[in-house]
Amino acid sequence: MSHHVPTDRPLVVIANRLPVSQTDDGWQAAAGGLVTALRPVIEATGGAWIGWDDDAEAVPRRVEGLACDLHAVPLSRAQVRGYYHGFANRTIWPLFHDLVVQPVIDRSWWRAYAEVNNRFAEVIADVVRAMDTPPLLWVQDYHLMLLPEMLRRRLPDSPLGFFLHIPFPPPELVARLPWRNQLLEGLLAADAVGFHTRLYRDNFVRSVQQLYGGVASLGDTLALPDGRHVRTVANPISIDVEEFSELARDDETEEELAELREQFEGRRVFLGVDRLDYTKGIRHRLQSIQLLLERNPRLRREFAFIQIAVPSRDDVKEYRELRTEVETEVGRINGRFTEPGHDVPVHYLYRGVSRAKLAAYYRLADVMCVTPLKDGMNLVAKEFVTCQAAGDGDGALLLSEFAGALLEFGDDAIRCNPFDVEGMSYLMEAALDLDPADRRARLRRLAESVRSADVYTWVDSQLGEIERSSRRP
Ligand code: ADQ
Repeated sequence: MSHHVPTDRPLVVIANRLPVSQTDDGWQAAAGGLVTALRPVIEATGGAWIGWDDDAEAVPRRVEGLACDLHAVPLSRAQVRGYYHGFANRTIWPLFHDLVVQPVIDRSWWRAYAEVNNRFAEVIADVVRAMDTPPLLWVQDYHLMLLPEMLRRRLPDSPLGFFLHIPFPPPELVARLPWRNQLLEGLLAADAVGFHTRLYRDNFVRSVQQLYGGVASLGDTLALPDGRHVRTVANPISIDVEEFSELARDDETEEELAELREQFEGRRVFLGVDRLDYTKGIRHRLQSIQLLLERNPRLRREFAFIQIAVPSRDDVKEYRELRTEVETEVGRINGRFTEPGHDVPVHYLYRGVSRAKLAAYYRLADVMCVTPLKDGMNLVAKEFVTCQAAGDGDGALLLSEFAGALLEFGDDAIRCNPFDVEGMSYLMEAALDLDPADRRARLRRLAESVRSADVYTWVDSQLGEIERSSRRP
């Protein structure tokens, strides 16, 4: 399908990682929402993608299936440790997710973060100077918050945008960071800064207003004391709806689904799909399942909860501890509620699964549990409703009030507060008792709302904002 290209400049995307992976068959384009969405624009405009890779020296300029130039930023092991495992994942991540765990403040990590952002800026400047026209520069996410300022100095002629994929916390939390001013100033050098929701955008604006006196907020534009204007926009990311709808009905998915239906015959299936991350609320979810089974002995044979947990950041202490806690909880529930001669109630898969399998699980589920303690957006919820609708399903979505996705879904999802473990267990029961016609109608509306603003809408409007705001004086 061809898509409208919202800019006539080359697009340069800058993200922590390059969208490639090394397999037995050589380098390949990685699958993922951002790559899929950006591919048409980056390919049509002859752009480039700049990011870090473990094996930076070996990354080829081009890989099959992705017609844009790749430039790897080489970093030392110590830099990666400080910038990525340290500052990004143990300081910013927990702080920006409302202190689900305590952030660690470490000056050597901060120095590595600034150094790495600077290293990115140098590589980008070299790439851009070799191009014929000044490209549109689009920086992604919390790993690179100092970069806009570093790029602005070096490349004043390029429209420059930033998008934050995680929540932006309220100013009281930002205040805990000794380097909050540098980060805010880093972001404010962009022409446009994007967030998933109004709330995150407003938190950012309030933080900026506390940093400088006399910042005027004119609609979506911030007027800074030095006369500069910065657009700050709420714009929810989404998925490629066509691609997921096709995947959901594809032969391979149907085969996987047939097997799963046989395996779980006669049982109501609850599903969780998350990176194994403490923000995702997996432990709270398991505790609710435990209460559900405690109150409803009948369910013990007629129920299955499948948790797919994708390994994530396992070189970080908090993530290793989480894994132990989750696995202990799974063992406790199965030990307590498995009945002789019957299958276990909780199926736990610690691994990534293929796209077709993922789509088959989405179609299988009666109730999808998306119950993060805090989540910027959450694409799993959008993938679930899209796959269910494509397969004419009537699955229910249990959705946390602390996921950005809730704002688009309103009352058609069953909204829950994951901190209230007992309350959530009653909502799980309610989900099982919903009238099928009601479930189907809700699912249709949920899928319609995802379809009405897919990932291409997101890219178009972000690039449009960056382009327009860069033209203002
Ligand atoms: P994540 O925290 O990674 O992203 P999410 O938006 O749910 O969270 O995206 C996860 C992606 O991984 C989904 O596309 C999903 O299909 C895929 N995935 C999950 N489990 C998988 C499995 N077992 N096998 C294969 N693939 C699997 C961050 C923010 C989010 C925000 C996104 C995008 O934390 O809030 O929505 O960025 O901005």
